[in-house]
Amino acid sequence: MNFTNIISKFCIDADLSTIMPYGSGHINDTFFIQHRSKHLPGYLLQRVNHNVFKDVPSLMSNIHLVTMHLKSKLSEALATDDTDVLSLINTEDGRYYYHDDAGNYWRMYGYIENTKSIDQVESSQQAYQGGKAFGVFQTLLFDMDIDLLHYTIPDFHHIGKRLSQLNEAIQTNPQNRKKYVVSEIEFIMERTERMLTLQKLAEQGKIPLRITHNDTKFNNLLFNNDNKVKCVIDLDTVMPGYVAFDFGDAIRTIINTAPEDEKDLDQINLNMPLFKAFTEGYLTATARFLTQDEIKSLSLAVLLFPYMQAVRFLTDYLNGDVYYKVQFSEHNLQRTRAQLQLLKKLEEQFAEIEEFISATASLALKSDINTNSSATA
Ligand code: ADP
Ligand code: GN1
Ligand code: MG
Repeated sequence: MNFTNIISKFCIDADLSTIMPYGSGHINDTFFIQHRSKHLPGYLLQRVNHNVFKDVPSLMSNIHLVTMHLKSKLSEALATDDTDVLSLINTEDGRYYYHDDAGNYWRMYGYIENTKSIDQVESSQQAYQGGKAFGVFQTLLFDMDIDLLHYTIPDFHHIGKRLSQLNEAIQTNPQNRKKYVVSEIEFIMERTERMLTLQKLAEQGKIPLRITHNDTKFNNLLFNNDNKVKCVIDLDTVMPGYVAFDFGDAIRTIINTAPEDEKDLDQINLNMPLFKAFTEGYLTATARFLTQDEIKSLSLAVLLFPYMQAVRFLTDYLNGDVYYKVQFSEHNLQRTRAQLQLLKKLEEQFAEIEEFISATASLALKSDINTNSSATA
């Protein structure tokens, strides 16, 4: 890879020193570029995965519009001084990406200093702040014109379509791996009816389409050293969606006591305090605009997201690991099993989860009404 040539296409101070692979994302290739004078800001260079994102120019247009909207809102009352927004660096021909001769798409962001992304949540404070950050993110995008945004991956969280893709992989069985996953397929198929509930609410028009992040894995937040969220990152999938998508996918990564790809299934348990803290943070930011049906949809998503993630990992396993980056040949299978185990645990405690979401939403709404009425009194 000729990094010097790629970097030269962007409008930046070119006196850069090291460039190194960065982060633990499953989709794009990320590199950190350090400035020769270490006190000057560095950059984050990414090769956007164009097998996953078929229309990168449209995706980059989404990111540009969304970051512009977020920046304009930051000057308003909702934002805090701690918050930052990703800054795209433009290229010399005035775009936000560089399309190289080999067909790759490159983009660059300003590197946000003194931050970390967290794969495994460590404290209730982090979980609360994470919930609030994703909630504020949805709130800030509430008044953006939804029609400006492209669907960067059509039907990304459409469980019906995801199940069709799995069924196709089972039928074609291109790697002859089906024989290893008979019990996993059975577990998934037993639950299809229940898992379609959220999609049906959407199809019946009971929950509104809003602008959502759609990839709210906890490591898509950058924290500063005070355990506050500095920035919501990984904006490739920001597009029209349902608020429950963001809530469910975040809870999937927070509530699990083990990593997403844990091999030892006995390590997978529920961390209820982290779930509760995230939910409180999220609802503090969003309760004022969520409808009753949206609040109900949140608990459905807590079950749906590990399920959908298992369906996606299993599909990729059967197809021969063509979508997610894998570190070894059974990686997608191990991920599938871990997500199904998490789902089992969530099903056991579902009543408590549902009750907590509903009670917290009522409390958050009441305290919001009190705050507003005392502010206007
Ligand atoms: P992927 O789609 O592959 O997950 P991300 O956009 O999430 O890629 O970036 C991968 C990692 O790079 C993140 O988890 C985070 O640690 C880091 N990162 C991304 N953007 C920035 C930034 N602007 N400043 C600092 N670190 C960043
Ligand atoms: C991918 O890009 P990353 O690693 O944040 C995936 C998510 C999955 C996640 C599972 C565009 O997210 O949907 O939930 O892996 N992103 C895309 O770890 O498919
Ligand atoms: Mg990411």
